[in-house]
Amino acid sequence: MKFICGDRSLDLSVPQVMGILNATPDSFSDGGKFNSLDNALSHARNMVEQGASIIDVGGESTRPGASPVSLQQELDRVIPVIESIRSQLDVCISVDSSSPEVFLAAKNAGAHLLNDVRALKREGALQAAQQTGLPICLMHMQGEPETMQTKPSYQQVVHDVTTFLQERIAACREVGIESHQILIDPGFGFGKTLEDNYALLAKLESFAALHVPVLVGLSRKSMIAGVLNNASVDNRISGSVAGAVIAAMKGAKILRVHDVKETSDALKVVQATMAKL
Ligand code: 9MG
Repeated sequence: MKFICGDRSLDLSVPQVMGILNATPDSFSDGGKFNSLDNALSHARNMVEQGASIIDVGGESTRPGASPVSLQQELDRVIPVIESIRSQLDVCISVDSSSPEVFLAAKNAGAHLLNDVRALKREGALQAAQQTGLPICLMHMQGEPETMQTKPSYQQVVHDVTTFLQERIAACREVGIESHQILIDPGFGFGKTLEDNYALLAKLESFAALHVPVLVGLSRKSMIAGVLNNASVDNRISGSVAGAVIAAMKGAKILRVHDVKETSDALKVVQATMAKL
């Protein structure tokens, strides 16, 4: 099962690992010892060596409570990183953004995939995504990062998220983005309670009904800490790997993670098992 991303393709018959690269100033600052661009590139290189086939570059923090960034800040953060990865590494580059201007600049800088936590709902985003010709990951989020965890509420979370994603696929198709260019993502932690997150994970296989590949990101999130006595970020690796394994066994094709080596190893075990089903 090949998924075409610009001039590259991903083999989704086996689970693929998307490594997270936060191009935010705090992520790669080291007191000025090294250039932060070099640090970002070296982190990307490590993730590729450890098994990532996609690097997701983001310049806006979408953690609960995070404040928005300006367009210029986002461009200044992500574009040099995308250019640098593109010139140095043999990997698929995804841009984590919701801004039409960033989609277009990222495509010019060499990105292969768009990852939008707002599912192309910003003004002009559908048209800009279509213009790039790149595939797109549509994620479900209730509310906005600043306030989304205040009071998430659903009639029936699996049904509501499925309906939303179905509508966004239809919106994409109306502007000429074809189904084979679309990935969907239930958006773990984005306007969801702990119960909502586990209800979605338990029923992840039901998203197959939308006939597009599923991407999942639960790495180090509060849904992991929530069942581990509120473990610190550093103590969430085993829980995150367990979540990735469950997601892959329930049909997720791409796992967005911080801990690439640990997840890649675990997914090889999943793959060996699934091949015998
Ligand atoms: C940017 N970002 C943060 N968490 C994410 C998730 O779960 N999925 C996707 N697609 N992007 C995410």
